[in-house]
Amino acid sequence: IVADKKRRLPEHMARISESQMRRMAEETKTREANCFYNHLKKPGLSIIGEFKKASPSLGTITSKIDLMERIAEYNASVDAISCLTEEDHFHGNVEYLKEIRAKSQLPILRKDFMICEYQFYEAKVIGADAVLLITAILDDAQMHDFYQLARELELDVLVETHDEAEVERAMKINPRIIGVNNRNLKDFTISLEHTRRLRPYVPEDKVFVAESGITGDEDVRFLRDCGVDAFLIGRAFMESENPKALAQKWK
Ligand code: IGP
Repeated sequence: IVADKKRRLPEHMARISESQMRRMAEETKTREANCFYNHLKKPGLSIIGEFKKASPSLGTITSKIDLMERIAEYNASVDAISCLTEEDHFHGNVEYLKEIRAKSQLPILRKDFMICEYQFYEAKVIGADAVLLITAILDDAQMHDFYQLARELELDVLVETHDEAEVERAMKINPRIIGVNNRNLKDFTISLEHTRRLRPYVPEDKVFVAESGITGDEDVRFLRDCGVDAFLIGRAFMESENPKALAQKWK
């Protein structure tokens, strides 16, 4: 294309288009290097720190959270940030995600129940780098279509599972990031055993994420031994006076 344009365009324009293209290629490379997947895939354990004020299972977590402080602490200690934007059940807000985007270079996961196309475009516009697909609430066709849409928008996708059947369904869309939610969404019980049991079903080239219920040193040790690539931690960080120290200890 460059060669062809050069022939037809005046010389100064051909130069511009060539340098523009080089810049675009550079930008694409940088974007890919900074994407959610690459931030989690590096050697060693990666941590996703969540910003969540409340949830149906936990109720209000804490009312006196300073978002700016949290962002600064996460910037200094975790590999990616997860943000709830749903207002009714999680007391989230799209403004929180925008604020995080403005103050952080880290990739951001919009951690909401994605159920319609609009949410994907909105996620992109407010500055998210990744979205969540929950296998339990989507059928195979939705999983496929939403995954394609997300990738077209250059959004990464964390595909959440909870049992063997869901991992099998999730694998049909061949996602590069798979998570196991240790919390049962029907009765809210938590067991890290889900991560241990499902680990062998997820190929090594995927990023394997343990989600929910991680609160202490013993949990982290257990999951490390299971061979996870990353943890997603919400409550323990939100309730902590010093999430940065916790994250640094658990890496
Ligand atoms: C974080 P916890 O137990 O550390 O606060 O969990 C995260 O895994 C949890 O918020 C979550 C979630 C979800 C929230 C997991 N899957 C789906 C909303 C939607």
